[in-house]
Amino acid sequence: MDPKSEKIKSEILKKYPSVRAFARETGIPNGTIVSALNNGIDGMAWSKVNQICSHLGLDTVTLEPQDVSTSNQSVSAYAQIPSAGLNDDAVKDNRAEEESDFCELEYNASMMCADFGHLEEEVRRLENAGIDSFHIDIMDGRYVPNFAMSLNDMAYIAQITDKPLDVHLMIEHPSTHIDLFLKKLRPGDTVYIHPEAEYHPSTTLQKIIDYKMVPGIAINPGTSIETIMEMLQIVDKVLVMSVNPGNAGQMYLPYVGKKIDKLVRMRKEMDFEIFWDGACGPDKIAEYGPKGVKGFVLGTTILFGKDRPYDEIIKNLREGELSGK
Ligand code: S6P
Ligand code: MG
Repeated sequence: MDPKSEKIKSEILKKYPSVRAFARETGIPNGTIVSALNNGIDGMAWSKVNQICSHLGLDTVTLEPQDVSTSNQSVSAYAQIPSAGLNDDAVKDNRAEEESDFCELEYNASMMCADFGHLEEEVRRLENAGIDSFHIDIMDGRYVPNFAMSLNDMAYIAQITDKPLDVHLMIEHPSTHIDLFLKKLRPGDTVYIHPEAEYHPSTTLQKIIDYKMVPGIAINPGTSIETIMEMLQIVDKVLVMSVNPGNAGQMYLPYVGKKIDKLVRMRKEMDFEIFWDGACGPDKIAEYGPKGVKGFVLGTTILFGKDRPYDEIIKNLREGELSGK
């Protein structure tokens, strides 16, 4: 990727919790930004590149005066100016590398499965193993027939780690209590609500956005895509439950697979990322990672209560050794 594109990418990733957050704040279409991150600015309309640069406080790029004919002129003209210093092959090779980095899978540790007698050590071991985020299951005994983690457990983990948290609220009417949670989180943490637990889920999602968190919805095995179409336009992440919510260690419900396949086909156009929650084993990662599921919540099926250390398990997953448990 050329240096200008590289700079744009690093500034966005440094300053904003998600691409969607940058899009929301600037009013630049999300697709334009995603394209700049994945493919670089070469070929993008001139005006769009300068719009992105000016929001990031970067120098805007200028064409040689004789090259400027319309505001839609693409930046490839810039790439051809000798001082840009990159030939086409170099741009192509670097871009291929960037794209594969960008598609790396995320692994989220389901902390309700951790050893609460040694919570801090568990967090450190998982950090050292290279986990991407800590998945926090909050339950109220009403929306689901169980109690898992609480506000204070979440706040404690938020205090002792710099890694992102993804907070899965399995509570009735989350709007009633959501400020308590949002106040103890950090910008860039993810908060998932179950839309059917809320009278006005889009209002609650807006609140998550206003706190500069990443908005997500969690959908149960029995929730149809048709019921969440509008919310797909608001959220950055969809957490697809492949077990009924409430407990770890359940069996995978095979009918969820078709729904994930449908969501995978919709994700680019509607611009959201898909995360898998429930009974996630190596076989599911091997099948659904390449299809386009971005991340996986790891619980008792693959990560916790095993006779292998976390770092070995995560390393095997990253290296694509997905056959053993
Ligand atoms: C379930 C919860 C999940 C589980 C996780 C456990 O209500 O939302 O996050 O903790 O799925 O994983 P496993 O592998 O034990 O099913
Ligand atoms: Mg969960």
